Amino acid sequence: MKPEQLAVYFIMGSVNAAGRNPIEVLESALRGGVTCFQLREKGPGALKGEALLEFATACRDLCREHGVGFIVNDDVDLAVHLGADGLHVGQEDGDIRKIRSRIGGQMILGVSAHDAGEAGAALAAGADYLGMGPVYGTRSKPDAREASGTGLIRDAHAAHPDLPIVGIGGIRADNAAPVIRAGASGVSVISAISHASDPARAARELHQAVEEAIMEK
Ligand code: 3NM
Repeated sequence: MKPEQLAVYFIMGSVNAAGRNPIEVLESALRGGVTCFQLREKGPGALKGEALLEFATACRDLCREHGVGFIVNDDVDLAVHLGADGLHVGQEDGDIRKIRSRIGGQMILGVSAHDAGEAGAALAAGADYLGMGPVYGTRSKPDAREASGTGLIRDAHAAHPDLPIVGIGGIRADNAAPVIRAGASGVSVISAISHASDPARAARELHQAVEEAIMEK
């Protein structure tokens, strides 16, 4: 995968849209220039069955219209069924090698990692990029670990310079630059875009912050 695809990586499920229509939030985010989208349908009130399939299909189609990668969190069957561009899994979601062999070599595989050891293991098992966090405090993941700052990204990037990394957790336009300076190719966010009064503007501001930090490197 191209690291530029990770620059502004928006993550959302139907429950993250702050009471609004999540499809409208996604459409606005795509207009604002997000470079990747992950459907993460989790937590109380998460859609299931037919309703999930319908929502996920609408998200996929919108991403396709905008030429933006569509990644499914955790649900291998859904990712394969929808012909998603990628799948993202956590350390607790199963054996990464087995997951890679189930989805084949073409689909992008992202893995959440929390230290250089997990980063190396994910790379060896066939990960295309890593999500590392939480960098800052987050309210979007109740079971998130303690905020770790940018040190873990710096260490993993030093150990595996060719493996693209995206930082996650509490990232906004005004604190994105240190994440990029530590070696990440991009930032992934839920609330900075999904809770913004104007998701398109929030996406544009994130994009600008990331671009500026990349230029300074
Ligand atoms: N994973 P926000 S933190 C989905 O640390 C997720 O692995 C994390 O949401 C991790 O941008 C997180 O609103 C939530 O802080 C990110």
